[in-house]
Amino acid sequence: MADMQKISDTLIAGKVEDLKKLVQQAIDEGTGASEILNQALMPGMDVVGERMENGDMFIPEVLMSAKAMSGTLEILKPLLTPEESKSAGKVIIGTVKGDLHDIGKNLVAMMLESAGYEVVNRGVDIAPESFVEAVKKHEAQVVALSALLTTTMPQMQKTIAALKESGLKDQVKVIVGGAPVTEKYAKEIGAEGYAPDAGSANKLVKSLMH
Ligand code: B12
Repeated sequence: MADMQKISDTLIAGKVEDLKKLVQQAIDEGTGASEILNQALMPGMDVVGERMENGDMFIPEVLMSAKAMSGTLEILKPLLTPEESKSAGKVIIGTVKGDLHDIGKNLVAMMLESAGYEVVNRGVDIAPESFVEAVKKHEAQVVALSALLTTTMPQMQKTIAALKESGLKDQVKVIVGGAPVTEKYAKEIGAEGYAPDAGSANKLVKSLMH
């Protein structure tokens, strides 16, 4: 029987290679891919999210855990049945027009991917029209906007306006984040959600998907 706790702990510790070995070993011993995912990896990422929210884990550590998770997903994906590997939902993410900061946005994207969402990462300096186009193309349920500059925050509102104009706003929920963004600002511009960090972004998306 595979040691699920050990797999979980190794993920939380961000030991990429050790985790891959443990997961491969568990598979070789006959443990199901979905069992490893649901009993060891997902609960492990939940712990990472909580620790990040509480300030008990910092960005570089969270990045290592997210990387470790992505590494094992590559091993597990081909072993999951289509039903098991079905995405929990689709999220378009990008940094708004005029803004080139992407470290936090990529961290949010990685955490969402680890939680089973299909994430379309559009990159940086994304104009409102490009977000609209992406929502249309990918039929996403959530659009996640990142801004790190007070001067680019208004682009979030412009993106929401563009989604409304194109008639897509009823189909998607918009969430916003980035260091200068606040819950209050999110409400003011009509976004459905705000999260202060990548750990709570996962919870936020989960709550909006239902
Ligand atoms: C790294 C950095 C850069 C790098 C960016 C590299 C890159 N690839 O991202 C470079 C050097 C390119 C850069 C450039 C500039 N920068 Co700069 N930069 C920073 C710095 C030091 C760190 C940002 C960062 O990565 N933080 C770490 C990540 C993990 O945190 P985060 O981004 O906040 O993300 C977390 C949360 O906010 C949240 N989150 C983020 N996005 C989203 C999205 C959603 C949907 C959700 C739910 C959550 C969420 O989750 C993340 C993870 O927990 C900050 C200072 C700071 N301490 O924030 C300045 C800072 C943001 N930069 C600043 C400035 C002024 C600039 C420049 C204008 C400087 C210049 N004169 O050229 C340019 C602008 C370039 C541009 N057009 O974008 C100012 C902004 C001031 C302001 N309030 O407007 C800051 C605050 C520095 C300062 N104190 O003056 N910068």
